[in-house]
Amino acid sequence: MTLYRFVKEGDQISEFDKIANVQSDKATVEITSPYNGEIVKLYGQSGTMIQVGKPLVDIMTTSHQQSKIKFTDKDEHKTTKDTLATPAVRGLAKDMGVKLDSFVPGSGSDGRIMKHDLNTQKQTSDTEEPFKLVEMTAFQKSMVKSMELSMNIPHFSYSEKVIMDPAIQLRKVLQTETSMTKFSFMPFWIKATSIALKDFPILNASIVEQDGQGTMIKYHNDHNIAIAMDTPQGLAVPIIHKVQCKSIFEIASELDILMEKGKNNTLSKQDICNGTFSLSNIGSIGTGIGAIPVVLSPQVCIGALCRIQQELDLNRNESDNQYKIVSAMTVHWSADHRLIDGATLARFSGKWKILVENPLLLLADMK
Ligand code: CO6
Repeated sequence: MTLYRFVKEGDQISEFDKIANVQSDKATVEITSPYNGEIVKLYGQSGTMIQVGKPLVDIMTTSHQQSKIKFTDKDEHKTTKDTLATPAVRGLAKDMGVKLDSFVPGSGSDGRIMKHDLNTQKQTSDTEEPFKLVEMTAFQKSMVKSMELSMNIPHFSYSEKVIMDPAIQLRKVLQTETSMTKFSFMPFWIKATSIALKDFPILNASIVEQDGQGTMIKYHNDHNIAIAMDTPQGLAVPIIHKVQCKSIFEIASELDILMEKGKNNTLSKQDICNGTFSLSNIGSIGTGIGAIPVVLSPQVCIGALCRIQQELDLNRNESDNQYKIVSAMTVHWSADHRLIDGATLARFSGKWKILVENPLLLLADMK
């Protein structure tokens, strides 16, 4: 049996403190102190053999008596009745953080636990629960369905940088000078989308299969603009219907209502049906420089709005010939290339940019 001692001369120890381990090829026995006191003498070297009846240490107890702590018959008995394994396998089990008892009987002779028993068992416990199955929420299920439909759409993207300073200024005025204390940028972008769509109705269309007439284009009269919304339940895409008939203020208050419903999980079927065009403001959450959105079938176009960030404008000021800092935002459009071509999307994006950069045009369109 091999002795592994944990104390040295001069150590103060308490009753039940660990003094040593004695390891046989069948078990390891822990020897603890029956006294409080100080270790005054060590016997034998750690890592060497020890025999039954031999002392391990001398201890000077707190009542000033010197006593020997020995490796006794009783200790030896414990080392033989437990699991069968070599010290090497015991050490390995300790390193792996597994209990030897759980491997009994081992695959060796007399049920001795072998190294490969540990490996097999470890692999089993590693693979026992490598995942958990959780049912999808209704939101997640609908995302699976809609994204599977999106997979059938050949996408292409077009990106544009938009200067937001005039909209930032106007928003400040609207927030302080009107009753609308919360007036985010979304209404500007939604309104600009609707005005631009008037010139590009094909972006507010769908591809449909018509009985007996084959594949056709369905132009939607209403601009039902779907807004990607981050809700506690997950991504929702509620819709502001008939945006072409609404002022920027009406859009703002409708957006507020939808956000509140999204937060409280009270969006109705009507709120989420019949979208004809989508916008996703990822910039309200992430600081990323770009996000290519996925078209929501049967729509043919979507815009992702990134974070408004300050940057250096390389066009010098005409008045003082100085560079200036501007607040810029990138918008990424994705479209269904079966119906939409790059030139159409680029022209639409250019129109949208003009509207957003000149937000009075958005206010001027009061219907
Ligand atoms: N840049 C900088 N700051 C912003 C921006 C951007 N783009 N957007 C909003 N904000 C500011 C906004 O001004 C508010 O600031 P304060 O004036 O200081 O209050 C603040 O962020 C919070 O805005 P809020 O979210 O309350 O309102 P907003 O009308 O702008 O947005 C919303 C409404 C429903 C779009 C938004 O709450 C939301 O849910 N956004 C996440 C949408 C989402 O998850 N999109 C990802 C879909 S997956 O599209 C996708 C392409 C892939 C990635």
